[in-house]
Amino acid sequence: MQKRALAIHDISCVGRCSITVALPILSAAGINTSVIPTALLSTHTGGFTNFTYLDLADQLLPIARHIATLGLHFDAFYSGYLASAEQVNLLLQIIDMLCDSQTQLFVDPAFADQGKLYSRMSEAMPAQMRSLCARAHTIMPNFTEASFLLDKPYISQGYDEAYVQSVAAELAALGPQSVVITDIHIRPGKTGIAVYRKADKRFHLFYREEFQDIFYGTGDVFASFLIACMLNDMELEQAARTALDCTHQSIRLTLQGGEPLRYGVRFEQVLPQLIKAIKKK
Ligand code: PXL
Repeated sequence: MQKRALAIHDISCVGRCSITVALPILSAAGINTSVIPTALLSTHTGGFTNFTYLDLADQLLPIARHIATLGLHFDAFYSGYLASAEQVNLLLQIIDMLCDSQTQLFVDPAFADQGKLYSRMSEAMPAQMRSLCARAHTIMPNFTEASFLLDKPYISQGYDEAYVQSVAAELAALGPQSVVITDIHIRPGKTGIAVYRKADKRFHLFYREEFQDIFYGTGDVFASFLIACMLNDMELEQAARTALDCTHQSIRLTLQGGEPLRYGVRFEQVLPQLIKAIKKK
């Protein structure tokens, strides 16, 4: 049976993030994907000015109520960028309306990076997002979001693997069964991801060569690759490694192409690699 996912993110018309990456990546992986948009922007909020911004909070419950009448089963719920902290409560209601005991709940907190909240993001978001993460089965924060979620100071370097493991375990204690943290900087010249499973406390770090710059939308690309793999029955660690490889390759191709980084990364040309990894699994 074909799996069905519900992706709840903003639509940024230009700039390859959120729905414009989640939808093609999940679709390429064979997942029937429905969406509920949280906001409509002309571009994402990093690296652009004068973008339009429409908060779609008043549409979320009416859309969900109608979808609920259709009696669909969703195998996955995948939330990302929310327009306001208040939207967290709406998403918790949407989970009650549209998800069942068989729905895997994935939450990408998507509110901060590089030690800072995204522009326009309210200071109330981290505490609110904690309650959505508590409800999730799998969360995929970057290291900045992980720190905000735990109300810890963000440390950009000088920490070790034991510290990352304690952060992952504390995040899992909030509720989720699995935690994948991106943007870890322990080894010089490397970027890492941490994968933690609460059931058996299994913890792994995977490293790749680091590219020096800010790559917009890569958190969304990584999370979408990860979910695409997991919905194709890949184990958590293998899915995380595949998502890391695919994200890394998307960045490499973008740098080779020399296009401005604010337009996001060339994930499109990596979709065949994703499909191959899923088939080989
Ligand atoms: O990729 C995260 C993201 C999603 N959506 C919007 C954003 C950002 C990051 O800046 O601004 C609107």
